[in-house]
Amino acid sequence: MKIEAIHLRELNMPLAHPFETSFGVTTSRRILVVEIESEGFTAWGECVAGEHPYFSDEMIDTAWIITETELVPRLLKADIASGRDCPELFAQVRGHRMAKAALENAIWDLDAQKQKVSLSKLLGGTREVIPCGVSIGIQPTPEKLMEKIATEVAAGYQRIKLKCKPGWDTNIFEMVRERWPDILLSCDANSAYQLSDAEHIAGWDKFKLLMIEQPLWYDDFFFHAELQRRIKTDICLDECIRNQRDALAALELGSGRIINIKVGRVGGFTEAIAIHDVAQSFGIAVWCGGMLETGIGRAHNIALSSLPNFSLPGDVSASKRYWSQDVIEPEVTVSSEGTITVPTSVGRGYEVMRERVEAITVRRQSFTRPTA
Ligand code: OSB
Ligand code: MG
Repeated sequence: MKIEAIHLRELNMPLAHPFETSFGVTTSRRILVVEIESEGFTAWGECVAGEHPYFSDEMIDTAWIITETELVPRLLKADIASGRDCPELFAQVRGHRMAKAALENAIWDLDAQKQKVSLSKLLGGTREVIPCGVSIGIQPTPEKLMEKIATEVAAGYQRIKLKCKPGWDTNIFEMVRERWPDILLSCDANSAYQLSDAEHIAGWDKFKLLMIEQPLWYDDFFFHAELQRRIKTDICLDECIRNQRDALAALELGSGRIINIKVGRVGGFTEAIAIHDVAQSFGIAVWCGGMLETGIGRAHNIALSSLPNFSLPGDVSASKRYWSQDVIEPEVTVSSEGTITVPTSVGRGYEVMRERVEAITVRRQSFTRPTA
C-alpha cells in the first residue's frame, strides 16, 4: 500500500448533553482525526484520547505529538500490506495506543475500500445487526436520571449502564430497580472504589446487575480478582485491559467475567480482534465500549461489534445522543428493537461529510511521502 499523504486535524465538537463520570465532566470534545490518501482512496481514523489524561494516560495533545513525530514518519516510509502490519511497525513506540489505533484503523478502512468489501467483513464480522446499550452519565439529580432512563428504555435500547461513584450508587440502583425491576442494568465506576469497599460493592448483588465495570484501579487486575471472589455480580474489565496478554492474565486470575473492548484503548483493530479471540477461548463474552466518538469512530465500532463474540449490547448508540450534527452521512440510527444494522456496502459504510469536518477543524497538519 503506497500512502501518499496523511492529514491530522483537531475537531472541536460540543456534546449535545454534558457527560459526567467518576473522573470528571465532558461538555465539549477536542478530537484528533486522521485522513490517509492512497492511490485515489481516502480513509479516516479517529483518536479516542480525551482532552485530559483522566480515563488513561493519553490525551489529544500527547496523541498529536506522538502521531506527528513517531507514527506518521514510520507509516510514510513503510510498505505495508494491511492494518495487521501496523502493530509491528509502531512497536518501538511504547504505549500511546490511542494514537496508534487512529492510524491503524484508518489503514483497515483503506484496505476495505481497496478490496471492495465492507469493513465488517474485512475484520471477520458475521452479524447483520448489533445489539445496542447506552451509557448514562452521572446527573445533577436522581429525578433527571430517571427521566433519561425512561427516554432510553422507550427508544428500545437493550441495556442501560449507569455511571456511578461513592454517593451515586446504592441509593440510585435502589431507585432504578424499584421502577424497572427487569431491565438489563449495569454500572461503570471508572475506578472510583478501593478493595476496602468490597462489602459495600457486595451489597449491590441484590440489584441483579449484569456487571460492574472497572470498580478498582485503572491499571489493576490482581485486586479485581480478590474483589470478584467476594461478590456475586460479574466484574467487567475496561481500563486495565491494554492487550491480549492482559486479557489472558486477567481471565487466568479471575479478575472479571466480561471484557469491554475499546479499539482505541488496545491500540487498534488487530489487538481488538486478538482480545476478542482470547475471550472466546475462555467462553467469556465481550462487548464494544464507546469513548463519545464522532461518526468516524462510531462507524468503526459498529464494524468491530459485528464479530461473533460481541454477544452483549455495546455502548454503541445513535449519533443524536451525542451530537446535534454528526460528521457522517447517514447518521448512526438505532431501531426500536435497540439494534444497529451493520453496513454491507464497501468500506465503513458511512460517508464522511468533508464540509462539516472543515467547518469544525481548528488545527491541521499534513505530511506527504518522502520523495527520496
Ligand atoms: O468508561 O466506558 C467508559 C466515556 C468516556 C470515557 C470512558 C467511558 C465512557 C462511556 C461512554 O461510558 C460510552 C459512550 O457512550 O461512548
Ligand atoms: Mg468503562
